[in-house]
Amino acid sequence: MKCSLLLALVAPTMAFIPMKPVVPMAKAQARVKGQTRMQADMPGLASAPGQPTIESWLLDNSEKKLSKAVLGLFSACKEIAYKIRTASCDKMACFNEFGDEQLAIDILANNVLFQNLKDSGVVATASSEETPTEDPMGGEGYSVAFDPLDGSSIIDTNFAVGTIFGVWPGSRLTGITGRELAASGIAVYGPRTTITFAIDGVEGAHEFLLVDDFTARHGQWIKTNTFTSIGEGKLYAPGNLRATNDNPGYDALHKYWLQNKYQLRYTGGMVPDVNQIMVKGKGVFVNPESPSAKAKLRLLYEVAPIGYVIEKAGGASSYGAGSVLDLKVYKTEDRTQVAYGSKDEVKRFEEMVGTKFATAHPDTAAKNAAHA
Ligand code: FDP
Repeated sequence: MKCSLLLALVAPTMAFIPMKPVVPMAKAQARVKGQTRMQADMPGLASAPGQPTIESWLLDNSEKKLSKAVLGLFSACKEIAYKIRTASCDKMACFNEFGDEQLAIDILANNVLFQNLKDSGVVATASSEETPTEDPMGGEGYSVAFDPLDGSSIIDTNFAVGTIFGVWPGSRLTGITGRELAASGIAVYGPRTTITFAIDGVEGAHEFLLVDDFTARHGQWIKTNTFTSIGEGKLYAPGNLRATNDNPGYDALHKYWLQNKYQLRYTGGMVPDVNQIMVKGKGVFVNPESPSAKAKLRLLYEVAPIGYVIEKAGGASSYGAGSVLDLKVYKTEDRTQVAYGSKDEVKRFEEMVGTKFATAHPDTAAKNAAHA
């Protein structure tokens, strides 16, 4: 039997071998007592019975077609998690075996997502940061934009990386805004694999954990947290810090954080860097632009879907003068500066950084031109 075939046969059972013992019950309960801002649905107890899986949760919270699209995305993220864990890396990149080929892990993630969306039968159009065209998927109902592997520059270091996805009704991914999202989510591939997910009509952002133990629930996504509010607290993740050289507002904001003894928590992976704001229930992530350090983050694939999750979790987002959910996607590759976090921190970003140097997105560029 060929080695790759043998691997394909045993892969599903190898995928979630536990790395460490489950948190003892007493400790888990002790941790939960202090939590007031979020409901800990199942702290540390990945295999406890009675907690909803993503399938049963969607039955109560979503219509059928949207559920199918979402389940396709969760299924893809499960496969991507396995591919990341079994990849081999050199200084530049990580690879995994795929058929007879070694493929870069971000290309693999891209392929897995497209395949799952095609198979769902409910996705009309999909577009990915890797292939930024609007591609027909053969289904009808929804369209999906995704960044298959955000943080690809840190995957070789074994830092946490993520997948970002946004699901819009209809068949277009341009001429839309984040406000119209039907659902969005961020998968974190860290020591644990989680997806923090939000859906239209349901309050809060909901964390699902990929169960990795020897119970019957091995390989299932089960709900572990609900995030409904983000309070104030001194934690910051300063992206694109090089922009402080020629964006005086960002320079002043950075000094403000230092002088006020904020806690620095920045990995260079936007997904875990933003996810921590919901888990910790405080903090701010920014990625501003300046004349010499241009905006890098894409509105369609990254900024709008994450903005939707953060705002559902009770936080705020901004492009410098309002929510990122109100920025129109003119082209799939539109970029923008961004801040996510608690309401006061995002307000401080708007007051100190604003849109003076925001030229990447057509709307902020036009405003700047009008004021020049
Ligand atoms: P990456 O290029 O590694 O995929 O989305 C792009 C992103 O990662 C974010 O995850 C991260 O916050 C940002 O780039 C970091 O950019 P720099 O390394 O250029 O500061």
